[in-house]
Amino acid sequence: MVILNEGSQPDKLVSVSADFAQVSAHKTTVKDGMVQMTPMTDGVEIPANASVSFEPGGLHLMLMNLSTPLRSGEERPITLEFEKAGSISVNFKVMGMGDGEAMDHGN
Ligand SMILES: [Cu+2]
Repeated sequence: MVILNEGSQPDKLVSVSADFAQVSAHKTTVKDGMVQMTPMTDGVEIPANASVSFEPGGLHLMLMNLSTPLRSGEERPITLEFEKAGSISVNFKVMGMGDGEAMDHGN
């Protein structure tokens, strides 16, 4: 997912939510050869006229405590809340991820 800010003012992704799971924005970092995920508790800055990419190995949205299992190919809505742009609902397509083994979040 790529968040594009076409405005001349910077914006900030302040929260993410879904009705079927707990969602949070994380950033993957490698420190001393250890992969760590840091929750973006202060939000994610989206600079003016720029885009921020969410992708595996970088910024990503993490779903936890799913109320119903996700099936590959289906679409689920997630609400992104921005400081200036307000809330925007986005449909995410579920893609298969290997055997779906949970990752250790250290939190
Ligand atoms: Cu994560």
